[in-house]
Amino acid sequence: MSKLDTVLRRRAEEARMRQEGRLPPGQSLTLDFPVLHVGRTPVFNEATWDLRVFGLVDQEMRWDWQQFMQIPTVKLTVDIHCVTRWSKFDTLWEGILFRDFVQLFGIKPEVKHVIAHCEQGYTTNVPLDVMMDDDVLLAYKFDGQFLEPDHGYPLRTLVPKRYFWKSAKWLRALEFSATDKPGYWENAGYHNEGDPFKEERFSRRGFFF
Ligand SMILES: Nc1nc2c(c(=O)[nH]1)N[C@H]1C(S)=C(S)[C@@H](COP(=O)(O)O)O[C@H]1N2
Ligand SMILES: [Mo]
Repeated sequence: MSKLDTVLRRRAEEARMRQEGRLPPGQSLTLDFPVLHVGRTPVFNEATWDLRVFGLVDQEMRWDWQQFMQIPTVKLTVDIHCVTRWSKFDTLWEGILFRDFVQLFGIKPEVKHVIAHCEQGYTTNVPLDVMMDDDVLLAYKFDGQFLEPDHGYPLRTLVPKRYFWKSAKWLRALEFSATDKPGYWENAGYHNEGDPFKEERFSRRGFFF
């Protein structure tokens, strides 16, 4: 495709998404898959990798990579929205449905928040009711391939109904909590909820970087 064709295709797609009500306010459509994170891309080591669940769970558990790969997966096509104003549509993911995953260990009735803990200490918080939606995954494939290292290999959360900073790359643990624990970007002035359709970008009106 020529450069002009790409520009025109992007515009046409964006107009279609706006018309279908799928383009949140202040967003524009991208055909690329931008990479955004703090710090360096970690290197996956299968021998030391594990995923843990802790906090208000019936049973604390951990899986190594081989064990984790045995858990049944689903495939989902969703739209994703980054607070830096790009949206990407009809992205195909495969992973474990979060609401099925919690059945493996059970959570206490007091749980209100889920905190994702990642390599190098990045964390992000999402309300339990959002996590229990039917589009939230512990995702390890994008477009039929294992995630690229920059996009979170081997494992990330996928929370399509929130800005993409809440989709935690290089996930290592999930904490189940009765109290909220704002994470990296939430503590840096971004909105605690981050609903793209409500344009919940920053925690204070007029706050900017
Ligand atoms: N562990 C970790 N996860 C992270 C981040 C990060 O810095 N560290 N950045 C977040 C932000 S701000 C965005 S926009 C998305 C970007 O995901 P992508 O690089 O796959 O597009 O990852 C999110 N998940
Ligand atoms: Mo972001």
